[in-house]
Parts: sequence; C-alpha cells; structure tokens
Amino acid sequence: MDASAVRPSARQVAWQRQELTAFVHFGPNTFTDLEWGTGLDDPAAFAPTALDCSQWTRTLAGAGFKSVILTAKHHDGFCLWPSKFLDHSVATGGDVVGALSVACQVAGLGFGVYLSPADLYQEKAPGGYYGNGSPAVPSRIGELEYVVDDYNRFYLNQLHELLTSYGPIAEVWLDGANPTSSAQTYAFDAWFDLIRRLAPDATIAVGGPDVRWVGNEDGFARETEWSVVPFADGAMVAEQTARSVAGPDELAQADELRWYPAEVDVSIRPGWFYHAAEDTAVKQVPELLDIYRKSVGRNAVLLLNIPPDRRGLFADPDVEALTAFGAAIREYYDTAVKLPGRVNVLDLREDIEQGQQIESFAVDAFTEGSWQEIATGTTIGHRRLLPLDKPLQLDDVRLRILSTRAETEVHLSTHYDPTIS
Ligand code: FUL
Repeated sequence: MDASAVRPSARQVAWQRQELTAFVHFGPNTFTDLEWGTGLDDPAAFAPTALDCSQWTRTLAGAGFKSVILTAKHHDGFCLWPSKFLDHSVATGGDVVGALSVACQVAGLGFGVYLSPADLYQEKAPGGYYGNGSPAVPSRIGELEYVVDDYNRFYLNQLHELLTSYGPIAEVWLDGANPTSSAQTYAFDAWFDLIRRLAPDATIAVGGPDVRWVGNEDGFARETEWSVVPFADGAMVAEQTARSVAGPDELAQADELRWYPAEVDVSIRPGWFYHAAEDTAVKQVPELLDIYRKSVGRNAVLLLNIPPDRRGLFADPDVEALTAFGAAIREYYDTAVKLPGRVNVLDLREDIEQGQQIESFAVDAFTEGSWQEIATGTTIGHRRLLPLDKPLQLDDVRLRILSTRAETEVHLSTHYDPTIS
C-alpha cells in the first residue's frame, strides 16, 4: 500500500481549509445546569429569554470562524427544532435550528448539526424507540427506503428532516458517547447513505467516514498527526485515543489506507453547556492561541465550543475572549514577519490536494553570519505551527526535508506571537 497516493475528497479539502469551526451546545441543560440531561427533563425548561442567533454568528464570523455546528439534539433527546416525529422539542417556542441556519447564511458561515445517536428520551419515555427490540423492516424515509428497526427509522426521519428543511448542511456530527444503559445498534450504513444523498457536500464527522475524533477533549492534536490512516477489516488499526494512530507499526497492520483527518473539539469553558458559575473560567487569548497552535497548527480542524446562556446569547466573557482571539490570529498568524525580524513561531504548509507527504523536517536560520538549526519536526499536513524555544532575531530561514513519502511543495513563513511565554 502506498501512503503517498492517498488523497482527500473535495469535501474533506474544503472542511480542512476552514480551520476554525464553532460548536454550540444549547438545550435544556442550559437551564437545568446539567452537562447530561436525564431524558425526562421538562421541555418547558428550555425557555431562552432573548434568543438571537445572529449575535452568535456575528461574533463568530468576526473572529474568523467558517462554520457552526449546533446540538440539534443532545443525549437527552430534546430537539431544538419542531420535529414532526416527536413533541419533546421546541414545538411551542421557536425553532433554534431554523434561526441559526438563517443567521449562518446571512453571515456567510457553514451550518452543521450534531444529532446525538444516544437518546435518553427515546430510551426512557413510555413507547420510546431506543433499544425496544423491534425488527428491521422496509421503511420509507421521505423518498428513500431502508430496512431498519424503530429507532433507526426515527433517527433517519430526523436526519431527513434536518437535511431537507434547513438549507445546505456543512457537517453532520455523530457523537460516539453513549450514556444509555440499553443496547441499540445503529444502522450506520443507512445513515451515511441518506446523508450522502441529501447533503453530498457535508462531512460526516467523528462517528462517520470523513473526519475522525482526535482522541481527547482538551484541545490538542498529536505532534505527529497524519491524515492518512491505516484500517484493517473496515476499522482503524489503532484506537482513536492511541498515542500513535498512523505510524509505521499501525501502517504495517493495515489492509486499507484512508484519508481520515483529525478534528479537535474543546470548549471555551470547562463544560460544554453554559453554567453561570463558569463565567470566570472562560479561556483567555494565550490559552486559546496555545490550543490554536496545537490543533490548527497540528494538521487538525479546531472545533471550539461556545455555549449560549439562558438568554440565548453568547455571554460577555465569551464574546470578549472570541473577539480578542480572532484579532490575535489576524495579527500574529495571518500576518507574517518579514525578515530580518524577530520570530518565535514557524508556519509550514503542504497542499493537501497532493496528499500528506512530509515525515520529518528541520528549519535552519541564517543568523550572525551562518546557518544554524533552530527547529525540527515530524509531520506538516495542511498546516504546522511550530513555536521556537525562544524568540530569535533572524536574517533568513531555510527548510530541510529529512524524510518524505513523495516529492511535494512546502510553504514556510515566520511569525511572532507575543503571548508565548
Ligand atoms: C461528548 C458528549 O458526551 C458531551 O456532552 C459533548 O457533547 C461532547 C462534544 O461530546 O461525547
């Protein structure tokens, strides 16, 4: 197998180039102060007093985000849109999915949905479908047909509703977490088939074939982060959380290689949902930039969660942090330092349409009359942001490729970020 020959799909290229995606966790938990609802929470608890999705999208677009993924349904089963298929939703008070999809279109942002496979309402409510042991039977889902059981029919109907009612969908996020006690198999093949038919440009993330979970929720990718990932018998050779998922040991066990890039999901607050007690724990610019270097700057997409408060607005501390984060990216990372100049971060890029090739590299600097090695690294991929041990005054830089899978072009630029201590 030739790892140098593996290429991303067009939808994966577009996804990776976004670099910054926002996650929005919003639902009954916002009002009950929980992270995981019980499934039997009173739908009336969800009562934002001043919902304005355009405040979210204005803030996010201003900070450089390119798309937004909303928890249309979290594990508690409550739906943020008035679904035809159940009442446990915003039925009586506003369509958050609709409002956000419109706000995204106005702001020029992509719009994605998180639809939790685990569903505590369907597990616990009388007559619920989750794990009810029903047989798989031919089932019409809109104009499509699949042979599925009750819960998978319900889930496909929800997907169909979301993918046909709310404009183009950029990403469908299938969370792998399972807080339920009963057993329910998921008809992934049917789900993926329906998503491909109804939203061919959407990436299917985490539980899906286009984007993998990086393996932690702390905001960092690996220093060696490959998008070419070994599979055996249809599954990744390594666990998603493994220290190495695509190194020589894993490659040796593969019967197939796939382009399967990493996404780093992390929250701007300790929790995924809004809790007033965490207003003083919003991550600030130096930490956000550290996360940026370790996610976007390690060949991943950053999926940063910002949870709206009980008004249905991003809270002031989050807006301030996001705005400052966006300004810092523009100033330190979108703008290169012209040499001679003071530098403490290197930015390296491969064109992923040519695959991912570089295995290791070194960077030399011309300083005080001679070339000296100032940094080494392993993978590059879409983008590698490599902080130096200390700021250096540099006259010139050069890149040495130490090992590569195939010939490719690498773009190198020099930067200065004063927040690096
Ligand atoms: C996890 C969930 O259990 C959390 O509540 C959150 O949605 C996070 C993004 O994924 O698996």
